[in-house]
Amino acid sequence: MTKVITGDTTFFKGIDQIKYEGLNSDNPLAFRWYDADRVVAGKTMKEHLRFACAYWHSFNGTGADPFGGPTHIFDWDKKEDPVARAKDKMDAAFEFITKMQLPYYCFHDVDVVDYTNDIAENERHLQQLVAYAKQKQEESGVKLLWGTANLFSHARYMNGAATNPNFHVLAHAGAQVKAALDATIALGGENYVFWGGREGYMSLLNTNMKREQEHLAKFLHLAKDYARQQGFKGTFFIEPKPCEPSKHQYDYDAATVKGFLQEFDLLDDFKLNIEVNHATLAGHTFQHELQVAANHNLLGSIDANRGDYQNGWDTDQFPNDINELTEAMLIILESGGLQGGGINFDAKIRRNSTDKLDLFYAHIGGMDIFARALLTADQILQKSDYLAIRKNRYAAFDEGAGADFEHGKLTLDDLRSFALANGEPETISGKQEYLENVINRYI
Ligand code: XLS
Ligand code: NI
Ligand code: NI
Repeated sequence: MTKVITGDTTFFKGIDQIKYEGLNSDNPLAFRWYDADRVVAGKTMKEHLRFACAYWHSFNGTGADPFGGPTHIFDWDKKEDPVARAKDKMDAAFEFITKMQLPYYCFHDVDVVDYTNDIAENERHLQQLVAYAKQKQEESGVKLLWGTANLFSHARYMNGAATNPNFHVLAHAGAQVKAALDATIALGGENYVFWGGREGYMSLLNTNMKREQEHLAKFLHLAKDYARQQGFKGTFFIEPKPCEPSKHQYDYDAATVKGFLQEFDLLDDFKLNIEVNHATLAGHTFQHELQVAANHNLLGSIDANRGDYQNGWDTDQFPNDINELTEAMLIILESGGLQGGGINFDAKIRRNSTDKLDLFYAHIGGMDIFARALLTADQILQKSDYLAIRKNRYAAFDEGAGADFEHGKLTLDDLRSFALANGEPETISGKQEYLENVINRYI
């Protein structure tokens, strides 16, 4: 059981650690499915799911939107001195994370402590907070799933960071990534993420796409080489997203990133961090992106959230669709699990969710729905004919001419001869509705 830790101030007063109480519980502050130590398919739920809290949404996200200012007023955001304020925020973060039994967290440099235009001061401040975090990690057993640098919020990055047409801006991005890598390594971070928010373009009229992509690749090589020299053993993740804030982001989707990593010789060190809402923005399902990543041995980690059917941006809501997540867990289990990563709740409570408890309800819901999806997917794999049905669809390639084709033994002429000799193919059902019912039966 995670040890709950607080700082001098208790920020979530009166809220105890969230525990597993099972399906008969009507306590809204308990898990009904997530039972950390329960073994499923040979591993505990905690080991399968490796949940992480996203610092930025939970402790910096104020509920502000393009139409209005903050609605979430935090008790940990009161002190004048930036480092003292950042320590309060970290106290609140670790109190929440340990009360939620979340084994991991993730952050951007600027989430932890406010950055100014003074590079050396930023580095000093970040190091102070890293020392503070290290102590808290040791006390609680909570670990860093991944660190990253925010290379999209500051005005200097308006034309991109590693893809900026101005080298001077790229150098600033380098300074920031160096410090974020140092912080990640000092905290024993297991991975490091690159999400290319403004690594793309707004208009091709002023953009040399080829040159920008080459710069991005060079930049990633420099970052990777530096981290390896410092002894970093973890995985680098690219987090695909098609657009927003740029009109077109170069890391569009899993297939695009795979091509990029291959072209620039980065496949040995990089994998993918697949985000649900980014998949749907790219016109794909979450499952599609997971499967593409898994097919190329690139399924590293997940940013868990969900979008909205009625609008077209990254709404980052907490996940709650059991069908979607069961199908996702099938792909994850079938491919042998996430490689190095975990499930990071890159999700935010709504602008009008202003109670302290709302952050707890959101994470309880997210953790429970993934745990339920894991159990359901495991049952489907063990007990149903789902795998057999899919395998049988390809039976014609298992022997005879089909197998010869797969082994590269046939010519186009051979295909014609086979067609001529065998007449019209049989009509064979894809059984989609049957399989959809299988999923629902086990849910
Ligand atoms: C934004 C991204 C971002 C990354 C980390 O859409 O999801 O939050 O996960 O930079
Ligand atoms: Ni994300
Ligand atoms: Ni996102």
